[in-house]
Amino acid sequence: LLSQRASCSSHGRVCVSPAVVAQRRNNSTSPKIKVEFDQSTGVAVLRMQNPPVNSLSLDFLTEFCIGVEKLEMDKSCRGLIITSSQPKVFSAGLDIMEMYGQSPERCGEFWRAVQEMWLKLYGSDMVIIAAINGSSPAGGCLMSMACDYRIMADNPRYTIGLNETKLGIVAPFWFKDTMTNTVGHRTTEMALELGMLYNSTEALKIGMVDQLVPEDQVLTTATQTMTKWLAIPDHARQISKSMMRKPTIDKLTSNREADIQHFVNFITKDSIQKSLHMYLEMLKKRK
Ligand code: CO8
Repeated sequence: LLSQRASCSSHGRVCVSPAVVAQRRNNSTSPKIKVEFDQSTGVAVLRMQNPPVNSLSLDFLTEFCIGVEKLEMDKSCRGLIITSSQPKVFSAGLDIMEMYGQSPERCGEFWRAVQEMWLKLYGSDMVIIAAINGSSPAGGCLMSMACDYRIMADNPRYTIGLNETKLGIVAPFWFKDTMTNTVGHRTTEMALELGMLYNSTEALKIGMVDQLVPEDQVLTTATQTMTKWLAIPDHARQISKSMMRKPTIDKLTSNREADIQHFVNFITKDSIQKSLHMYLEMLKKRK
């Protein structure tokens, strides 16, 4: 993909076939994601629309991965902005119901889809910008950190972070690696142990997000920022990205099955199921 894309586009210019030019906009809608691809800019906007909180269920992840893969394969698509259609929430992270009371087989299938989502984003040749227009705990935070740049709505009520320990579960090594690569070792160590959720100002301070803007400017700022990133020759940017991320990606790809087995063994333990039950009860009681 890297070489295909590099041979097609360089110095910020994209080769677009006449047939594609004729059809300037190519929109597709599926129940859980909405993708708008503007052929004239080479930038797609993917809106997550899985009410109420964009939790990452197996169905959602399957659609999401197919959507990203389609864009990745389309050489005229150079940039992707990911945002949420839901008010106040970017993504609530993994769907807890996928981890609670499920069979080991189903848990394994689910975890493979979570891995796939991360691999697709973290290893993408496209420039991916997270337009974080709401809270983004746990898996939502992972999704954001797998992007190249993060713009968050400046709202003290919105939080982001890897809060897994608060649920009595543990962020896997590749969640940890992604956070370490983003904010550094010490901050990650403390954040993981405490299950910290940062408000937008704190997230900017530790470098978990790159920019805060008023909520109604998140998407326009993402679009402007994308122009800057796309001005860099694709092949040079892609090789630089791969140089930084490949060792982290290889760690998972060479251990995928073992990681799935580890997840299934862990999540189906009685004690862990009990912790998830208590967390679900707490979520209900908060209302
Ligand atoms: N999964 C499933 N359902 C959820 C989730 C979720 N992650 N989050 C919220 N919901 C449900 C709520 O229970 C509620 O359901 P109902 O209406 O039936 O009572 C509904 O969605 C709406 O939720 P809220 O009323 O809480 O919505 P708010 O807008 O007030 O708040 C928040 C939105 C901030 C996102 C809030 O819902 C929240 O904090 N949710 C929990 C987020 C969370 O802790 N996610 C962690 C998931 S675990 C993960 O992603 C990584 C796991 C790695 C596993 C490793 C194991 C080895």
